[in-house]
Amino acid sequence: MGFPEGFRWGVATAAYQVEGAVHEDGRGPSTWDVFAHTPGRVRDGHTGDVACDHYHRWPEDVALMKELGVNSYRFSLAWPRVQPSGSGAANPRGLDFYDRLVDALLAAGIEPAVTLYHWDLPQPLEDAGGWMNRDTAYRFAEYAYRAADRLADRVGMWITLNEPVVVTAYGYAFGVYAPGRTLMLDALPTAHHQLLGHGLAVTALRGGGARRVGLTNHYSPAWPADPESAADRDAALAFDAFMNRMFTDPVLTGAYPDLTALGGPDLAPYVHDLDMSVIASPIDFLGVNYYQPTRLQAPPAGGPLPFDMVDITEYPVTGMGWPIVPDAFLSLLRTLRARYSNGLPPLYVTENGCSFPDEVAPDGTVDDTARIEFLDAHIAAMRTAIDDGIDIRGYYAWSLLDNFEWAEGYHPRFGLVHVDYETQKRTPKRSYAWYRDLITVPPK
Ligand code: GBH
Repeated sequence: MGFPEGFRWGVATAAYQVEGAVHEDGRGPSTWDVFAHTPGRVRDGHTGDVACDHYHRWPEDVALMKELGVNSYRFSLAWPRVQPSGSGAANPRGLDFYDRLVDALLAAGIEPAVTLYHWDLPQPLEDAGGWMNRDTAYRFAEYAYRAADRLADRVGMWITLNEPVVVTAYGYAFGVYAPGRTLMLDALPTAHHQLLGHGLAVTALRGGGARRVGLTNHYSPAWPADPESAADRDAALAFDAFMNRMFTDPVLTGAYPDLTALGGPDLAPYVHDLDMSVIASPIDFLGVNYYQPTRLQAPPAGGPLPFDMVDITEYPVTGMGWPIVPDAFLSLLRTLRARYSNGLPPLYVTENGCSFPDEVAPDGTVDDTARIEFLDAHIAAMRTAIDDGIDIRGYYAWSLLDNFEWAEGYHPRFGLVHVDYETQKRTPKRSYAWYRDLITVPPK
């Protein structure tokens, strides 16, 4: 097929979703420990206490990746392992774990791609206001420096934040993810403080020796329910500003998109002198996570938001009920290119994938044909974007392993490898062999 020279083919995970070992080696509590242990928050009371036990089984997981043939692995550091209270000196035993993992990956020919923050905020920082508190941005930069100081000599790629829009929306506005706050649009300062933390961390990472630095956003193309309806089009535009622009425009252009239609509080009092230039610090790449488009209609009068989400019903869906629309992925990539033109840095697709209720058959196989079709169609869409001249340099399937799917617990299975949570047995699915064959360059 001929992907660009040096293209990264990878798989991705996140600390709280796979590691377990939440009390080991000095790790402190995160917002997700507290949230998952609060009755009623996570389906069936599941927690990340054990997860995939990756903290102990990482040698087996690295071996699985080596066999898979990926040349990069995207994983996140648990901030509360590195700084148990969220500030101050680093916990050396926490960093030792990542040090061993990084060395093992390099020995297997796999480039480590590290995300600093995939939603597990140290609980003491949340107790002080979390991302509503501007100080958390400075704490984040300090953590970034400590991580880079230890690991940057061997980590090829650094991602500051994973999907900050999800933290603002699901964590602080709607309360369905940690820390479970229901501030609705009053959660908007968490957007500015995360962006400030990102910008400060870019400088801190480079100061610590990091070579390639960027951030990862979640994107979902916004479809008006009735394209003929001006009210539905306005709803889609308001959603687009929130979901697709609020964490990208400031980084790439130094300015927020027009958020007036969103109807939240004025951000101006939170934006101090120089903040926007810090946030717009040059980055080396933009990470793109794509799962599905979103359909919007005008909200009922007096509703709290300027948009209402409606189900997309005319496409097949994944186990999460998310519509499978590879064309929306292509149009997203084209929109990013059109919107930011020369200001758009190289892109990496840092997550794309799907869940299905995969089961191990009596003969020991896991037939996940639907996942193969999903990945094949989305990789083909990405391929078209590359042929269009969009600079895409890597693709990471979500996920290596079935894992803790946040508020849905262990029910959804996103992995290329099945995990039996009773025994921790790993069973590569059919998609694992398919991905291996796709990304393995045949000898000439
Ligand atoms: C990513 O989030 C995360 O980075 C990753 O940790 C996670 O495991 C993976 O995706 C799979 O979910 O139910 O219609 O309201 C993707 C962002 C946020 C997208 C929540 C779906 C719920 C849509 N997701 N959102 S809906």
